[in-house]
Amino acid sequence: MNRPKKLPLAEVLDQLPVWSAAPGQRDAIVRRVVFGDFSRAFGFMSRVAMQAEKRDHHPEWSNVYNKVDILLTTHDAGGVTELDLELAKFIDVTALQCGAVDPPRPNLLRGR
Ligand code: H2B
Repeated sequence: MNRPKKLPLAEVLDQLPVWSAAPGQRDAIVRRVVFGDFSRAFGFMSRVAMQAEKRDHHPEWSNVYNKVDILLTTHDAGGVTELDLELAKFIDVTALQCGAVDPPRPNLLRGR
């Protein structure tokens, strides 16, 4: 495989509205996906896991009940590459297909 090239974080985030820069010093992107229950969360993780294995590109992630926290970076490159961008897009589509719920938006909760 050709060595994937590091992409500027801002350029990647422009294409991924629900992802953010990882907190701290790591060149990585993160998002949280929330589901109605554990079963949906784990179904989502199974699909992403199979895709990750197929691509030989794997998320760093954790799950607590209905929430999945995901961090993507390319260890070999020491930063975010096309591999992360493409996996993030797959994750976003799969999250919707698996019934991810929208996180509460702070502006809707203000003043209640
Ligand atoms: N996943 C991620 N996210 N980054 C990598 O650099 C990476 C990977 N490298 N999965 C692959 C596997 C490689 O390290 C191993 C040796 O196959």
